[in-house]
Amino acid sequence: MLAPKKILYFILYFFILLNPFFCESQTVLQNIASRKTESLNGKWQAIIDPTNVGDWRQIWLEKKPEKKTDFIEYSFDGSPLLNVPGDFNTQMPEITYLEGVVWYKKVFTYNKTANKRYFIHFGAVNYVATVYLNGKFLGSHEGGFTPFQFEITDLASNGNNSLIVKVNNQRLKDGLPGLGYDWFNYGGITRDVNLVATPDSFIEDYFIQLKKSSVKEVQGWVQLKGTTTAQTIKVKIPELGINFITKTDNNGKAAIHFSSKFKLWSPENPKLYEVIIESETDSVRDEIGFRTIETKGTEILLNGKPIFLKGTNIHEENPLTAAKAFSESDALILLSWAKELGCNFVRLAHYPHNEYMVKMAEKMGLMVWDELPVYQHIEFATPGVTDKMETMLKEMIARDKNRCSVFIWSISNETYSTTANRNEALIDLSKKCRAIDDTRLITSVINNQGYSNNILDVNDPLYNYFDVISLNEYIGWYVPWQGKPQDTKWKLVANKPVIISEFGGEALYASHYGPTDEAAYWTEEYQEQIYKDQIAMFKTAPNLAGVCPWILVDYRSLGRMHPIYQNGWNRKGLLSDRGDKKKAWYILQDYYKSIPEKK
Ligand code: GCB
Repeated sequence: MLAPKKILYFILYFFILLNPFFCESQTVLQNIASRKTESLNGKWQAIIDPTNVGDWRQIWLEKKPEKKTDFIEYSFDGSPLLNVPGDFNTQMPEITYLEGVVWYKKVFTYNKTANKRYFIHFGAVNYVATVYLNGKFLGSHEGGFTPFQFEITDLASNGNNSLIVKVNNQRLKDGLPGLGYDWFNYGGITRDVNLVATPDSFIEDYFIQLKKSSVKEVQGWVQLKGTTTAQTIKVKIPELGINFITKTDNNGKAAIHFSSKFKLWSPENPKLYEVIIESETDSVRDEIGFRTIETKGTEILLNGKPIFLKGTNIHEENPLTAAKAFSESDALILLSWAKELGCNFVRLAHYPHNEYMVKMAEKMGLMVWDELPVYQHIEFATPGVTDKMETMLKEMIARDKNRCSVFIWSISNETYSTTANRNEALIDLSKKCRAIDDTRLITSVINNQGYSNNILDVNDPLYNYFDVISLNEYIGWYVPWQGKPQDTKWKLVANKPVIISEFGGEALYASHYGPTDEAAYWTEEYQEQIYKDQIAMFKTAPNLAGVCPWILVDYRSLGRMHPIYQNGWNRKGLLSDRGDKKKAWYILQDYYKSIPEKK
């Protein structure tokens, strides 16, 4: 029999291990790029644990034999090395398809300086990360695409420290995304890891953007954290001669409000300003652009003027390495293709991509669609799921809210209207989203429209709660045409701007064989025809404010199993996995060229 105390420890132990929110990371450490950091990227030792016995063996204790008769059945010494950042699946052939546990270890040196605080910051770990420092549980985080950090100021020792991260990319029924999704489940410490130093009292977060509908008024806030939070705050924009001074309130928060004559950010002129945020004890530097985004009737207005959004969907994958994208050079490859296609926006599907993507898109003049991984099979009624949605929403907005390129928060993709609690959960999330940030548009992507007799019936009541009607439709691929594309009729549930957020079909690059009017031969001609028909159909769409093909480039998806044409790749790319242009590329590029930048 276990003693009651032991039972209590047992319960506590499992509660900590199984409840990723038990030791929630501090939600924000804004703009670490502008701070003193030491990169923990590089080679990490790794123990592959496909049967998940590492918890039972307590790997984080790094036990060593003490007596002659002792042996320990794991060790980081002699273990393989994995690159961080990077997915683990593509680094060792034997774990290509692993959806399970890998333990990572890194030794780092710590030299604590008085009056400083230190954090271990992870850009992202897919999917659950459980972190230990010197044999002690530090914290855990669920969600594969947003940053988190843990403070180690008083927990690390001067000299060498051992950091161990258990990474588990097993799909969860109540995860975000859930069990089913059409992309490769890359596990691992997939983004940068940094040891970040801040002053004792520091600028934890800030929000500096134009007030909704105003092209000259900045409205935002600065949040301090630490022992001395009653401080003077300055926000400076040297190029505009701005030196706004204010004081924090009792909670360390200061309201920011000033006006100027900004050169507004736009795809044609992606102007960013150096912005310096200072407290008495801290200072950070950012590059911030200013623009407004709103809808008026059936149009989307950027800086008060109607804009037609020419987009492309992108997954966070570098097809040339057939691995998770994580670096600036990966971002450059993907976004240069989007520019060449003639895009003015990119939909970063279906989860928040790494920060390099968002920042580079901003510099290149690409508007960004940021999305939560609330994808298809989400169990909205399962306890805990809506809390996870809210946490991820906050993490996404926390990271990207100062990026003016981000014009829309997409809080879900193709969820099923028949799932219990789906409407309530998404409506509630949209309200929370707007309460945190009312300066951007909000959408939820839907694909449950009816289509018969050549009538597209867009009738999901959810649209009433969002700024834009975003719909995915695969007419010509999953759904055969029901008449001439140019004769399509529409019924719209709400008189709002419409973005066709996905359309397309598959083609294997250089496949021209077999009847080119039959889908089953994956020919470029078949895909090309879909694009021609879709463009003809776009002209019938009332309120059309933008289009966005699925997808820029072929990407890995193991459910795509045709051995000749797919081989584990979704072939809807306009580019092949080697970056070759398919015929449909030119059709869309010409269409984009034919649309003037301004409506
Ligand atoms: C969709 C999904 C996207 C898929 C795509 C497809 O509707 O939103 O994630 O991958 O269809 O290829 O079928």
